Amino acid sequence: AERFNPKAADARWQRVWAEQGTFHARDDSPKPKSYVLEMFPYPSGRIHMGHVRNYTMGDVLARFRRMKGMEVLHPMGWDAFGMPAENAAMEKGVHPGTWTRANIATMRDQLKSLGFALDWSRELATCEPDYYGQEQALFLDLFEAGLVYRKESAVNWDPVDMTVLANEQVIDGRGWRSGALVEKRKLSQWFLKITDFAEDLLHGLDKLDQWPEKVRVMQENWIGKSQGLQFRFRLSPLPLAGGAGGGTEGASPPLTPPAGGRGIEEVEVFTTRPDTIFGSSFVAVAADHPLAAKVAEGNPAAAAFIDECRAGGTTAAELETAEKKGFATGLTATHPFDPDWQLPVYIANFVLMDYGTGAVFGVPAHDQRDLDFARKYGLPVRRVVSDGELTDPVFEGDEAYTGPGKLVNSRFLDGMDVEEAKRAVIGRAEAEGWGHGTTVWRLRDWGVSRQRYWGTPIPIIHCDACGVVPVPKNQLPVVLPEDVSFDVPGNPLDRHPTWKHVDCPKCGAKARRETDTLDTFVDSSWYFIRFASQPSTKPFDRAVAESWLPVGQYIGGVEHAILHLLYARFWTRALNRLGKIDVREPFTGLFTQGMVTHETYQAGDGSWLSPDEVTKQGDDWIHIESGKPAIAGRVEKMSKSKKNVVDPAPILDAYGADAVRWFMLSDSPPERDLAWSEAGIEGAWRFVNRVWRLVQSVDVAEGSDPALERRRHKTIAGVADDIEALSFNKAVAKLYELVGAIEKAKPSADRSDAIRTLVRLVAPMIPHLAEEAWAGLGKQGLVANADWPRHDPALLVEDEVTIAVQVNGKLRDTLTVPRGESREALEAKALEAPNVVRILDGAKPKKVIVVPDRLVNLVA
Ligand code: ANZ
Ligand code: ZN
Repeated sequence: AERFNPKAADARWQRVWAEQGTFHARDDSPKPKSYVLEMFPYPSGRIHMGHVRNYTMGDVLARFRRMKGMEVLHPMGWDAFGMPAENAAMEKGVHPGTWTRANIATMRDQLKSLGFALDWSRELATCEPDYYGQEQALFLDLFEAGLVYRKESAVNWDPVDMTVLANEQVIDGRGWRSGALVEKRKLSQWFLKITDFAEDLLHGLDKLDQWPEKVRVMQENWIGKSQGLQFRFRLSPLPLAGGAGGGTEGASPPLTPPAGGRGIEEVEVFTTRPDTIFGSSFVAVAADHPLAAKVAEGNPAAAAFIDECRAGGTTAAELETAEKKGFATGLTATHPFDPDWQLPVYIANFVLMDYGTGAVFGVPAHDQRDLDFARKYGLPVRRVVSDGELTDPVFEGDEAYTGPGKLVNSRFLDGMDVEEAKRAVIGRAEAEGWGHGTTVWRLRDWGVSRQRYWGTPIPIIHCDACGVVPVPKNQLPVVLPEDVSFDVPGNPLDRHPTWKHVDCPKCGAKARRETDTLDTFVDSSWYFIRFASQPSTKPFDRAVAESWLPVGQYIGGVEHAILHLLYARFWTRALNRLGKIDVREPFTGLFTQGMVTHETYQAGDGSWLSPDEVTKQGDDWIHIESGKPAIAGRVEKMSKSKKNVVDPAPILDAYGADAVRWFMLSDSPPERDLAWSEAGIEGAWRFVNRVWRLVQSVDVAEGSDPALERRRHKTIAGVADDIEALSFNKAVAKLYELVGAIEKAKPSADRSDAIRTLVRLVAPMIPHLAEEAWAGLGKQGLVANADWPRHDPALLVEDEVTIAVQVNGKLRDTLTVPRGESREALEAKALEAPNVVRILDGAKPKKVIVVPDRLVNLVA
């Protein structure tokens, strides 16, 4: 039989699908609806292997559900705003729009050549006014509802490039491009009130039982609900009398009262562990805390320490890993339960200003950061929670005890468990009026202002007389001006000669447009709604959107597990609150797929070599060009920097879409990493051809093959279950088995039937071959429109059982036998089992116990 010709088949069927509108999702379909969505790509230039894997998975599910009789919405679009387009503009002098649209054109062709079952009629790009104009309308709705506000907020300012940098553009405190030390600047910025929804976003996670547990935990931590006690310490500007708390090492100078000591009377702290109050040995405030600023007045050492803290990273993660450092202010804080107990007050680099109250009390025995700090500055470390073994107040070692236990060395709390003691302390604080129980959230309002050109213009006008004025909706979209230049740093919208000068919509006076654009995460927070319904006159039609939403299965990278998903959940809730849509949770099913990885190699000097620059000689790797030895590194995520990227395009050219798709689904479970290999794609190509040869071998032979027929039914059911569970590799394994079984079977009517079924079973995975085969078998219509084959549940019952073979009650061997095998046959087979033969060594068993379908026990 001739070989499968993917070049011809791919093009033929892609054209047919497009002409027939096979994958157009019909809003008015009477069928049950299913919304399958993969995270839409950023148009960076070309499709990479990660895209291919992601979209292949979604495609298999979408095609399968269509065959199961559902109306499937499987759309595609472009997350088209963002920094790389501006970088390209600066580097290559090409307009961000030109660059982006060219990339979209390339990537659209590439996706089409993979044969994805996408409804291209719903394609959208977030950089086009018909999308972002509707986003502006939604922004104004949120604005009117009080969910948008403006506030002063710090940004990373690059003083050389004169531009605001995103956090990820600040590397070791310096601008990624200029290398200049980054400054913090205050700018008036726009915020969305996501914190209004904190409780709801948290509780909603409980119901997302089709989300990976790890993603729910990440969201939960990000939202970060903490319950505890907030209370005030009284401060005294008295120097400590040597000894306890005499932190004179490191950054701390000798303790002296701060010059500006007056006016500092109290400091408020937040704790989740009020139970540990008798274990506290210091109080610490953030470098940006007003108390620190007071201390620094007239104290150059303190001021220097504060500067030093600011220069270091300020994210929670950076603070977590940085060395703990403190500056003893010379102030002391009075213990709330003991007027004679004074705690030294520090400025410390591990305290964040924008969490809780920006100040803490430290309990070294029961908090690791506090312990590191206390050991460094020689502060007391008192045990107050005991696991039952150790009760000594002197806490040894460098590992804090954070587990459960009973309170010790804690006066009126002694003997209580942790939760009881927390309640007791909060109760006393509230009764005595120096503190109160409170809830603190890690979640912050979402700052959406970006001082960039290539984003959605914020539809606001600033008027000296009227203040902030929303652009009237009938003047939307506020379109980005095309004539901009990137030859000077900064935001081109700011220096555009005309764009920002407008008349105030309210009073008609000369006014200015907002020149900030929206964070691109806003664009991706509602695109799935616009896919479901995209009228030209409003963001979406409510009834149509509701008929598709929520997205039943969302598939994407775990890198979006926190922000994107949280923002989309928030945005959907916000629209729900405004009465615009009867959906609150946008994605009921979520799957995060693994990465595509590849081997890495390095030259002797540490520079990376691509896998085709090296060759193996004996046990050693050699750099082909230089002949010098090379080092084989780990298998890692494909990345340009490690030179281990494999471009899908030439592979697609050489093997066709089906082999590439098949490879993406085989080998690894979809949630795990998939190692790209030449052998793997060749294996996939061989499989495609095995299926093809089988199809050519369908004949008119008669007669039955019950075993094959049984397998056919089992495979129909098993593959369906596996695809629904997104266990594509398992489905693939079952199809391999079926193909193997058909190859071994003698000609029969059942054999030909099995091949016809096979064509439908592989159709979601290798659709071009399946269409070609379907047509070749003389079937009407497209296999894409065919029904998923039916199976007979009666034929799924296991026809074989595994029997335990014991000698003197010990498991020695197993037998696989037909179900219902007779006692005599079982005994005979057991006596022939290799391990039994060896152990009995010629002896005859005294007794044989047979439990049919279960076990044979030989008593020697
Ligand atoms: C005393 C204490 C004793 C604490 C103990 C912990 C363990 P989460 O769970 O994240 O809410 N903390 C409070 N505000 C802080 C800030 N702005 N910067 C850095 N740390 C801060 O953590 C709450 C705990 O983190 C609080 O409880 C406080 O330390 C610290 F055995 O207070 B704890
Ligand atoms: Zn005005």
